Amino acid sequence: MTQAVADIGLIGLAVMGQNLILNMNDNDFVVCAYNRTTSKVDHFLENEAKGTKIVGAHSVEELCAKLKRPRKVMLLVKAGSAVDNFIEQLLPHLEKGDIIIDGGNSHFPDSIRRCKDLQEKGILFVGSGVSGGEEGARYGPSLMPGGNQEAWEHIKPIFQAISAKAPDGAPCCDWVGETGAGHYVKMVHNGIEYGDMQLICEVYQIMKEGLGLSHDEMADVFEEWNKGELDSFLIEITRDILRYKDTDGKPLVEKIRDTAGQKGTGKWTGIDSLDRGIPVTLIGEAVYARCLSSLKDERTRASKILSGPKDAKYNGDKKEFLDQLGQALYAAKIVSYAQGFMLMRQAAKDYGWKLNNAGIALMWRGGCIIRSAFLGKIRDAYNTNPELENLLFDPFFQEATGKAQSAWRSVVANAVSMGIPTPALSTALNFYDGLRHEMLPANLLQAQRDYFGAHTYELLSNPGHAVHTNWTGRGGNVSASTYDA
Ligand code: NBP
Repeated sequence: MTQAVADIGLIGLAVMGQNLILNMNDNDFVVCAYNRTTSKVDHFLENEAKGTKIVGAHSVEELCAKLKRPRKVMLLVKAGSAVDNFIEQLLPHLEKGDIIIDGGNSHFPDSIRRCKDLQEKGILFVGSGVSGGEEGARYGPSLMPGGNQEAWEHIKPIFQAISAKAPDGAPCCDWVGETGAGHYVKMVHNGIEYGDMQLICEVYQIMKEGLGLSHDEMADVFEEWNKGELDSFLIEITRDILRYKDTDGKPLVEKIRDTAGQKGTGKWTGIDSLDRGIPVTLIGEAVYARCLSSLKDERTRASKILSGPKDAKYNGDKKEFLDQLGQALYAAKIVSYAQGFMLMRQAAKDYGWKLNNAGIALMWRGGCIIRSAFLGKIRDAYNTNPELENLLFDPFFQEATGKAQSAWRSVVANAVSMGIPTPALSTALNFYDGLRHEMLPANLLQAQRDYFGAHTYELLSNPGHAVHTNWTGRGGNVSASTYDA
């Protein structure tokens, strides 16, 4: 009879799976490895896993037989039907209380469905965001597990051991919330990554076109920023990219075609924010900026015929402007995270999740692309007040945006005058100004809707009560119930 020797089974021996197995092995867990194409199991055992405690299986049945109870099986396969196929294959060999973890980039509605279906069968499902790519998987990823909470006590020792650690030693992994919460939070994480990258790119374009800085000068600015409140992985790699010279001594970055790719998780976040009615404008702009970048041929034609301002250079004190630029970047980044947390708050309401906001900030603190010192401040904000309505209401962030706002306005205004696009920096400022306005012009908008479509409006003095006005004296007094605008 096959002996149950392994602490966890892992299916999917591509880059993520192999590296996570080796990471688990380093942390003294015995892993059983399996892959659809079983020759990869043998290859892995004979090469990367040689001399380790890792064992292999050549069938799902053998894999399950080798697992200690409750069985824990983690999938790191292509998201979509491959996950459902493996769940189907696993079910006959699992028993009540066993755990299936999906660590792929699954879309959260699939995780909600899988969690519910498996719960009915007595199997505990966890959908876990895994971030940090190949290196993260090998030496410490950011892990965002959510699903059936009964599973957490069983997987926690493994997950927290293999995860990245924040500078204070805290594991970048905690329980996120119920059903699809883990994959939802991973999706928002990816959206925020889009936003952070776009902000940095806008700042780079201003430095290059508006200030005329050399690549080494730009790298110096990023190096300086990385020592302060902007300290983050993306600022650090931007510094290195700007310094990097091609074999001819010229900056390699300028030779790269300016059309951005995307795999879809930023788009998922944007679509989800529209569905939920939450203004996650910065991530939306970041996705659209990638779309616009990909219209290279159209832009090339436009560049020859559409005019811009005559003077596209900044003529003031460059040092002072660079300081303002850093402040604008910081403030816009705060807005982006505030928007991301607003979206997660709404999703939590919609699905009945109790999201661990401070834990989420900590999970992103290390191991992933958006890791930054600033996430420690977000964790503090939610630790101090777990019910915080909006990140911008936290005294630290309120003060930080208040202090930066005049520099931020100056940067956006100058960029507009110079004709340099700053969709993310400006949308963040617009959101900030919109949020701090008790009165927005939606009163006029409601009047327009009522004028042309009898959609009714409410009076400030009597909210909750629909009123219709016969604006022209020609219309009737009946209000619309089906015509949408
Ligand atoms: P891939 O996304 O390239 O997937 C390869 C694995 O999926 C192999 O084990 C392959 O088996 C299996 N697979 C495929 Br493809 N189609 C299958 C099917 N129809 N049925 C069963 N198995 C199938 O691997 P990865 O880059 O290691 O990523 C694994 C998961 O982690 C993905 O969901 C990915 O989105 C996510 N992720 C990746 C990264 C990253 O940086 N790469 C980061 C974070 C998350 P085979 O060997 O038999 O073809």
